[in-house]
Amino acid sequence: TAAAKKTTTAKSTSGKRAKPDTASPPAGRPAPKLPKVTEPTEPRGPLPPGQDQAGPDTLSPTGQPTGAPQAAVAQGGAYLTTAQGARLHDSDHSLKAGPRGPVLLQDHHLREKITHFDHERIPERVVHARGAAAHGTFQSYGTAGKVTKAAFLAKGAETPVFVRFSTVLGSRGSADTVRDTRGFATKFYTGEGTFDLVGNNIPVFFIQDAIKFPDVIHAGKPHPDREIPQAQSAHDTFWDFVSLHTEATHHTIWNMSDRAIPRSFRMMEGFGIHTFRLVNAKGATTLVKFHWKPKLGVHSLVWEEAQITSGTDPDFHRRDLADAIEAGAFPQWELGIQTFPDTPEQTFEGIDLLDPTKIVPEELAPVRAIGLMTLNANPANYFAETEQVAFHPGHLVPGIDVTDDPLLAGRLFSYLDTQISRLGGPNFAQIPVNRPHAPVNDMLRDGMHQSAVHTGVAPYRPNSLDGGCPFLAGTDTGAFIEVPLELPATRKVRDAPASFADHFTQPRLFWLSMTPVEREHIIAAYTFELSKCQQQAVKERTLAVLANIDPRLCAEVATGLGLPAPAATEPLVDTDPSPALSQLGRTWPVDGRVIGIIADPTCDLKGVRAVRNTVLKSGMVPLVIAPTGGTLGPKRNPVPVQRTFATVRSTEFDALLLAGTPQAAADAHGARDAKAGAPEPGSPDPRVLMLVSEAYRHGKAIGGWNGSSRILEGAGIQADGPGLAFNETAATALEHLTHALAQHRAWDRFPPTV
Ligand code: HDD
Repeated sequence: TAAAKKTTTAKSTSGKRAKPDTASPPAGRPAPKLPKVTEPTEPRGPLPPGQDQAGPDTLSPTGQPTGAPQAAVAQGGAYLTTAQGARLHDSDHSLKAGPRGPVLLQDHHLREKITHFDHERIPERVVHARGAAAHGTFQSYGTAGKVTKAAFLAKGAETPVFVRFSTVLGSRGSADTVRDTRGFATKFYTGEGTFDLVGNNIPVFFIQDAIKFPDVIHAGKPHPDREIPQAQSAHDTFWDFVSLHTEATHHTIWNMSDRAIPRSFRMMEGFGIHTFRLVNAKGATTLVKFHWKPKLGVHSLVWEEAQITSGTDPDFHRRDLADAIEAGAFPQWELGIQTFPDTPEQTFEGIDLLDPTKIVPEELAPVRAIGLMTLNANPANYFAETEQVAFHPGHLVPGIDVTDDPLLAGRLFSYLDTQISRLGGPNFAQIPVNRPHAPVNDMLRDGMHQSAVHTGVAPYRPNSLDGGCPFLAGTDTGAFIEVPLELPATRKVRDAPASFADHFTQPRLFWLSMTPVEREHIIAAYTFELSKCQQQAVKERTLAVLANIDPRLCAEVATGLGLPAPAATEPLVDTDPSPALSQLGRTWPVDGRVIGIIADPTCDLKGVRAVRNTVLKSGMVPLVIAPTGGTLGPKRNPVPVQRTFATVRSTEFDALLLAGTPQAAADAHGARDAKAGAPEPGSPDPRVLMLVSEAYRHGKAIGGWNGSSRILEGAGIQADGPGLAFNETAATALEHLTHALAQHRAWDRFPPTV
């Protein structure tokens, strides 16, 4: 209606009386009085709970009051009711003919309760089913103002956002730390309509044409006969497909790199992947690729850590995101753009910008920061928000348009289509998390789950009964107008451009850009995954693909598989490496990193108290690990214990600090614990030895004071190795540890062999 009001003041250029079906109202006549439109953007939810409906005070696992403010608590009132508001006096017993008699069909409460329960689940997403999300804001720097007219990218604009991170292959209940691409989908609720940037943490895709999406997903999902393995690419059908379909080679090598096992959603890059087209106020266009750069840096797990975590804490990433936000360590990303001239060829430095299996190295086209996103609130309800949010690459705003990338074209169809079956009809835009923040004035009507009460009689154009309203907007009134691109004279074909046939230059560029330790990880990942395949032909065919990336990579994986290494069948193209692709070699903020402080009553508890406070002050999370739960030290000044030796696993921590040498307990607590074995009385607790040797193996910083280096001896570790800070005071041990943590891992602990 705001747009309509604006249009009504415009003068008619013809001076003639316009027909009611034209875009503008007749000149010189007052705007017709419109009936009030009931916007789907103005939800009429259930009444807020009354005074008597306050829920009990509860604390979350991080010790904060629970997320939802009391006013948002849906139930918890004095009286339980039916869905229609009738108060109930019993919800535990079905209505029966006598206490031992048959249940009566007339029990409407029983039927309502069970029926609603029966329909609690909706179909999970066909891909990206497992996810976690958060609310936040996007603050524009205004640096994109010259290339786009999008109002949310103007200087100083602040836009609410909702971001959902996900894995691709696993079901809703699968583990977070599996080897997989991660989704990174952002909904910008702009004043000009919703803009969705539906990207991944890997900048390229398996296929160049959307028509192959069912093929790649059928190959990656569990085998249709036994429905295993879950959330994995380590199986025959995946490798069968990607070895036959070599345009997948680039995405696959990224998936075999550390990028596919992120340490945290907060420590991932995000990519829009496709080239988009920006339009500025003068109508000039620029081609663009979008990047999200995390303030905390890009960091990964090591493979063994990821596998252990899949068992010990399958919700690791989900918990990490929610805990960080709840604790006030709000994750931040800068949105950046690489821009390219919009030439008819749509290439840059010989790279085809319409090919989603190609990147443009940052060294050739720098990423310019255009805004900052901060995630600062957890969803109040997983189902309502994270599960029901519906993204769509076709949710565009004036100033951002699509290109002819054939992968993007199919996506523009698929996302709208999938929501109709997933969210039960065409009205999913009325679900609170999907409601635009811009006023909606559409003529879409009725359908399943229609929650707007539309008034008026003329939801059609042209009409005269509603005074010709609503009117159409123009460029000056904020309309989304597609870029009127010239199309070359051409033929209708099922084909791809010749440049799409280069499948190996960029996988090789990626390989050449990795540091030795990153290459080791890639070799280990290919070897692991192919070892899980049963078909010899699949393994051999994949080795032939690897030979076209790099002979050394191929030879190492072949050795691991016990197979001969084939020769390359394509010329190896050496390009300049792109250092920006490596995750190593820089230092990063340590906000939100988790430090495990190991102690027992014999340790320096004064030191524990002091380091705990320093860790907290520096924005990290200290967790005290002790033989039993409760507290350590004197009752008047106790140290609270967060983890016990019996339940803890090293994978929860980024670094460990030892306040002494916890002894194996005389009552053999450890002996009762299967993972510890039988300890020698007086020796270091074997569970601590295991904790330390595991953390050491994973390249984590470990520090200690008060004679704690004895533990290292027990674990067979030399105390002066990289990333170790021992034999010092509590304060200096922590200082050195923090310094080591800024590089994420003690990389020198992994001697290069490749
Ligand atoms: Fe997709 C979901 C990202 C190609 C079809 N996709 C989905 C999500 C992300 C991506 C992050 C989860 C959104 C959420 O959190 O709800 N998809 C990508 C990227 C692609 C891509 C970065 C390539 C550049 N996708 C792609 C193709 C097709 C789809 C080619 C189909 C032709 N994707 C879907 C889908 C999903 C989806 C079936 C499942 C659930 C949904 O859309 O809402 O429509």
